[in-house]
Amino acid sequence: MITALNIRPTRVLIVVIICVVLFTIGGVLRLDKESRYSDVYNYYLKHATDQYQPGTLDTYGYSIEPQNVKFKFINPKNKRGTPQQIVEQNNKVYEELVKQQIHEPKDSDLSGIRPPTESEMPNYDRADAVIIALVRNSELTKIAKTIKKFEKSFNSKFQYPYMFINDEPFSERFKTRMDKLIPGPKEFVTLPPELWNKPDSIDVQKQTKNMNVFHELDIAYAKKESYHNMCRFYSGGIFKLPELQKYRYYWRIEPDVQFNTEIDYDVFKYLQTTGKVYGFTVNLYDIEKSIETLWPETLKFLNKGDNYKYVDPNGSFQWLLENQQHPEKNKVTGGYSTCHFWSNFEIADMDFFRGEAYTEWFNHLDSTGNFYYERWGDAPVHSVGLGLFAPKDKIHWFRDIGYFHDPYGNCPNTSTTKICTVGAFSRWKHLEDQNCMTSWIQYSMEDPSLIY
Ligand SMILES: Nc1nc2c(ncn2[C@@H]2O[C@H](COP(=O)(O)OP(=O)(O)O)[C@@H](O)[C@H]2O)c(=O)[nH]1
Ligand SMILES: [Mg+2]
Repeated sequence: MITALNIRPTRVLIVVIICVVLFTIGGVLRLDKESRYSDVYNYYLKHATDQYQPGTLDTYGYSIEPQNVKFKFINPKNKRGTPQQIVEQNNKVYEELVKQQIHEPKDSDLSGIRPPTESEMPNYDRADAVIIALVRNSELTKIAKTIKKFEKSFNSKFQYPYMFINDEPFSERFKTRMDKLIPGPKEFVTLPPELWNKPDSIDVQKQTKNMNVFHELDIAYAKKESYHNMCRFYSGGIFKLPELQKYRYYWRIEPDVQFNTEIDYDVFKYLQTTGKVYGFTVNLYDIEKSIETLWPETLKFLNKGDNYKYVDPNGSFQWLLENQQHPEKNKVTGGYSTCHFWSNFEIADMDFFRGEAYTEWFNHLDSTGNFYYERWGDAPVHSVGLGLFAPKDKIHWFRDIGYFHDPYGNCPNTSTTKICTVGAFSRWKHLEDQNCMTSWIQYSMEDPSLIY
């Protein structure tokens, strides 16, 4: 056949040898590349749908490579001005958006998650969710106030169970009052000391010395050890609480807060169907000195071993790093804006907080002892974790929920809004520079008109 086509066998042999050589070289190069970049390569595979590219620090504000995790504020909206001018520009953006009339979220079909009728209530198929409140016996009147508002706004329509949590046993008076206020199920949990008390590893001398320094700096609750316990517990211990293991979602409430709108859809099912992991209402700056080493410790963690893999390339990095409204804060914290979701209101998927990324990172934070040597709050801890490990479109601003915890709130323009002033962030004008919602709106939020 070869002879018939006038092709010489030696030529065929040469072509075959060339092909084999080329194939082998190609394979070696490919293997070499794969072994050199195997970590990054695996990372790309894991995040195949994201657009991470190496060398993105200057262009996109992040670099997520083994032992080379860095973030940079790149001023995506090209804003200019003094901090005061930035505050004014940002507040204008915020007010314009919040004053617009809004309805319920439209990125999910709400028709299937409306309140059940009275006859449907006993068999209502609830999400795997619970309302939680860490509270002291002495706060009975204040938590009762919250619950009245909360029941009216949301929970009387769905009857999700409550879990009251305390470092001491709840008094009979407390329980009886809650029984009167709440028709649905409720649990009263006393915390095991290991989830509440400071660990034995804390150096008490160092703690006392630092508490005094922080007190002199006028940092709220600096000397109150129970406040430090509370912040550490809400940052990590809570996700290990045995009684909470049966639930996936929680809505956190606090004493003396207000709910100013009617919520007529099941917010837990809303999170579930949209796959969102966290919902908030208020975004604000923190006291920088209280979290001086939170961001440096976080970077230390991310640059250890293969921890870079935990960072989600679609995280809210620019929101975490914004440095125009309060540049003095970024200087103290080593880069973090201190902007955080105000955690006295949270609707969250605990699977996120129980996941490997958040858990490993929290364990690192806890090992520093800085919940006691500084005064790290659970709000910035949750927020940095979410900003790094969750994609930004899975974090939801419940713009439609009217909420107030003195002195800040979220007061939307809905047909049911009551008591609050639409668009007001704080009841005190001089606190308006504490609002960092505009960072969220401009750097992390999808087109607002797509959601509401
Ligand atoms: N059981 C208990 N709850 C606490 C303690 N300290 C704070 N809390 C609760 O933790 C939450 C936050 O505390 P809060 O005093 O409101 O702090 P703030 O909102 O930062 O001023 C509230 O729900 C409190 O009831 C404590 O020592 N024991
Ligand atoms: Mg409070």
